[in-house]
Amino acid sequence: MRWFFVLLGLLILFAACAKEEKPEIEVSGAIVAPSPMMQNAYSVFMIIENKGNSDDSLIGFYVEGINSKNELHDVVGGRMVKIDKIKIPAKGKVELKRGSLHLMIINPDKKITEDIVLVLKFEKSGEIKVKAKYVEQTGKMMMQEEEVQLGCG
Ligand SMILES: [Cu+2]
Repeated sequence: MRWFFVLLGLLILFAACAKEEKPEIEVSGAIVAPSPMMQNAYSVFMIIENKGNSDDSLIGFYVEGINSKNELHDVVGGRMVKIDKIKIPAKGKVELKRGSLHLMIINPDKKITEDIVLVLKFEKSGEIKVKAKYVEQTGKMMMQEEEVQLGCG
């Protein structure tokens, strides 16, 4: 009988572990480029994937070795708006791109002319370090000129 309870206990423990829900964030294709619309500002684009079974949100970020004002932006009606978080749904993928969601580095204490290291802050996953490749211009690489909405990024 004792073994039965030991076994039962193990089963319950196992079930509890298996049910644990957590996000699993993966970032790819991060780039940083001078903003065509804002003086002394840079836009950051990337793809954030959540392979886990729980939602997570990007709530902030900073750049290693650089002091700047850092904001999360969306584009609404062709204008950039500051937002508090970017939700990354479970088993989902969010693309930060020109004319849409992006990160904004404003008034950095030094000019960005090469690759940078970003520390992204997620609600549940905590801090994740990502290297962003510096590019002069993203317009011609990412989409055709007429699709680029002015006033964004
Ligand atoms: Cu912006």
